[in-house]
Amino acid sequence: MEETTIKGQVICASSNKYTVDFENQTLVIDARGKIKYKSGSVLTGDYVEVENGAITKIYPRTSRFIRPNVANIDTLLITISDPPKPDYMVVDKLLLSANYSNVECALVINKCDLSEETANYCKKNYNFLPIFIVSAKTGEGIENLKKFLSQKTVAFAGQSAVGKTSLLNAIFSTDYKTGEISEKSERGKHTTTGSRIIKLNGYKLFDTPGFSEIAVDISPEDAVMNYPPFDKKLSKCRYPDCTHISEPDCTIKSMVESGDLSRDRYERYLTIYEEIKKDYSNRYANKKY
Ligand SMILES: Nc1nc2c(ncn2[C@@H]2O[C@H](COP(=O)(O)OP(=O)(O)O)[C@@H](O)[C@H]2O)c(=O)[nH]1
Ligand SMILES: [Mg+2]
Ligand SMILES: [Zn+2]
Repeated sequence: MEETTIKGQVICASSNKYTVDFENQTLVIDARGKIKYKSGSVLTGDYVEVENGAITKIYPRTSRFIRPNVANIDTLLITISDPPKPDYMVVDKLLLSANYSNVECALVINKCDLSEETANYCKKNYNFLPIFIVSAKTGEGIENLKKFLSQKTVAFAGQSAVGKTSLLNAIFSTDYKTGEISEKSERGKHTTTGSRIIKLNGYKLFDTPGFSEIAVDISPEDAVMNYPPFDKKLSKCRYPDCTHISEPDCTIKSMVESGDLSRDRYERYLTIYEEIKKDYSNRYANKKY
């Protein structure tokens, strides 16, 4: 029998099947029995080898995210709106994870037809990021956002109902169903499953299911080194391993005092740092037996 090995990209990974895109065709692979990888180990965005209808290899990833659960993106579009009330802890955790993975970030504030408050807060507290103030409903700001997305591999990330799918529809003039991407799992439980990639005219965008909470799976030291924009100022603190909590001559603390850095973001940094420290020591303790 003739053996054919082909390399493609997984454009949709769900609990029981993978859709793999090749240059001139798309294959849907049933995961049950045909795959040697555990459920969940093949991600949307993975480059894979397919042999006789089965995924036989996952190529090394340039980036990996847990929430959203995707691989090989270069840009994360952190999307918020009002409603639902923005959860800035989630925003700051996404920024930290992305920076740690060398993934560029931009902030998208959708539903600008409804309120200006969120946009004003973000312009003040996230001035180190590209910010796009848009409305999927009226089309405001969409052209500008489109220009930014061109030639990038981008994933939307954010809470449910902020309008990620609506934005994709506005960008691509498509008609994907808005609301959560969900699918019945084998056990009959309703679970939110895969992300999917939509490709068109040089754009490559990942639509992802929403989430309300995330944990950042990195060490406390890495957290200090990667919380933007504190990471850029770290070298100016007296101690090279300054955690910006109680050390003397800390640039971050003095910039917060003088109003040059956001106090809200500093306070969230402290909370996130503590959370990571706790998670990290729990994980380390569990590994001992
Ligand atoms: N007013 C307003 N509503 C929007 C806008 N974008 C999305 N929505 C609505 O917000 C809800 C959630 O949108 P959806 O795209 O499913 O959000 P997702 O869960 O992030 O993918 C839907 O009812 C949309 O019609 C917008 O720019 N303005
Ligand atoms: Mg959606
Ligand atoms: Zn410091």
